[in-house]
Amino acid sequence: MELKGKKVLVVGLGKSGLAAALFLRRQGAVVTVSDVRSAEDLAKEIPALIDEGIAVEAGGHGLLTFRRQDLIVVSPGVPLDTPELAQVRKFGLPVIGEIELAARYLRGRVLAITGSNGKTTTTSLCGEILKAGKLPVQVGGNIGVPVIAMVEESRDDGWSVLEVSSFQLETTDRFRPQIAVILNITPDHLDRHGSFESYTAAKERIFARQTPEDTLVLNADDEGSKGWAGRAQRAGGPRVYWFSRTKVVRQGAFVHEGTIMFRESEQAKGEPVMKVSEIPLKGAHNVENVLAAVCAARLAGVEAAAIRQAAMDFKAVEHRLEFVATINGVDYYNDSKATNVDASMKAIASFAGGIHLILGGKDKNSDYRQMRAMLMERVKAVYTIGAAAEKIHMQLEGAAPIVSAGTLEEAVSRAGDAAQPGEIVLLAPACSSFDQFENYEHRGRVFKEAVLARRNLAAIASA
Ligand code: UMA
Repeated sequence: MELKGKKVLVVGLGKSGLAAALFLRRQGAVVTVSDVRSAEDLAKEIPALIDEGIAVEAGGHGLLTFRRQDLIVVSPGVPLDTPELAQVRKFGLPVIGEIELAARYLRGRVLAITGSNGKTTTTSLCGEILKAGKLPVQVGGNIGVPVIAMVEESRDDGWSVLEVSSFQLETTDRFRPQIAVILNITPDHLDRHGSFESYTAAKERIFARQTPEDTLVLNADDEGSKGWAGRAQRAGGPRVYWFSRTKVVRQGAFVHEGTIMFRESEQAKGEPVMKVSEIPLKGAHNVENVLAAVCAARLAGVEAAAIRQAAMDFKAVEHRLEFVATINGVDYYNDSKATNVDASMKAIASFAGGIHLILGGKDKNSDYRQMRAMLMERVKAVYTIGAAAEKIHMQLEGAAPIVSAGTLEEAVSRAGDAAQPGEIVLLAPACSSFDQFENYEHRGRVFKEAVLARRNLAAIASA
């Protein structure tokens, strides 16, 4: 794509927008960025952009600014039905996402991972495994590094391991990973996508451009994933591999008598990779993540021994069922990344019972009633925080005692006071964080700080 002299507008000045604007400028484009945040809020970013000759529109999006462009590059967090975007799309102005822009310049091969839950863990694990297999690898995407910032370091013989979200996939066109993984699909981001169908359609774009030279890895245990195999195996689509925790699959990764096996094809013999008991992460969902990574890594050509070693050495990703501390016999876990109902349920399922659960944040049009049976079985009390508190209260009343804590600090304090030795305080909020925090990482850090402050107090009290 020739960018020299082209007028390009970047919408949204977060991590992706900033990296995209600088990249476009280096390619010789005439770049403007537009953000709804005020110039004051953007005081850190604006001078660097102006220095590079990039124009900035702050405090809102102007339709005229949008109409004057040859191309619009949109950040993942900006919905496509933003009025100015919807207008210019009607006029036929090309609107692409940051990932699509990057895909047109990225060298080497791409292993892309999507799904409702498990993306970050599986992406990090795949990165570690490919490194252990001595392949040149970069890791990025929704995990926190914009793909456009990876372009310049990419090499023809290397791999880019990318976590991709539905927001990012929605605006792809030619994006074509050599290996695509869809871990699972359950309702999420319905506030943005409008319906489960359009959320699913966005995810499906991960294999829309794949050819028979490429592979698609799907979860045989996930109801929602089954329809995809048929759609992928259209004429000219990718080869489909499977992973399963519960059954032997035709080709892919599965568990047989406690051992993770990989089989290249229906005719091939299964090859043992590692024991399930060697996985250092908690929870059945993490067995699925490891199976997906095993399958993808074998397809990328990594030997079983390197996969086993990297998986055994793998540490839980921060904010993903991360153990924080034990205080007076109570274990505290940070699963701030559980930003939807399904992820929260997976976290709860990782413990036998005695859970004091912190729930709440910004609602995503979610149905919390799905959690009722699990709460009755394993959760001693729920502590609500944030904007979704009232809805959660209404939908979960009677399934467990509910305490309105309001803030995360208060929730840690109330939960910690109530929990008995041997019990668990778990932050798995089932909501996004944007009502009270910058992002889920910020929420996770605030949780950990509150827990560690509590630990210090407990230490002083017992001294
Ligand atoms: N903005 C506008 N107009 C709008 C909406 C937003 O100008 O209508 C502006 C905001 O004021 C802000 C900027 O856009 O300045 C934010 O852009 P962004 O939300 O795309 O944020 P980035 O910093 O670019 O981060 C994005 C991803 N964020 C989202 O998808 C919401 C990050 O994923 C990702 O790590 C990063 O790109 C690099 O790829 C975060 C996330 O929450 C972790 N992802 C969701 C999730 O995992 O559930 C999908």
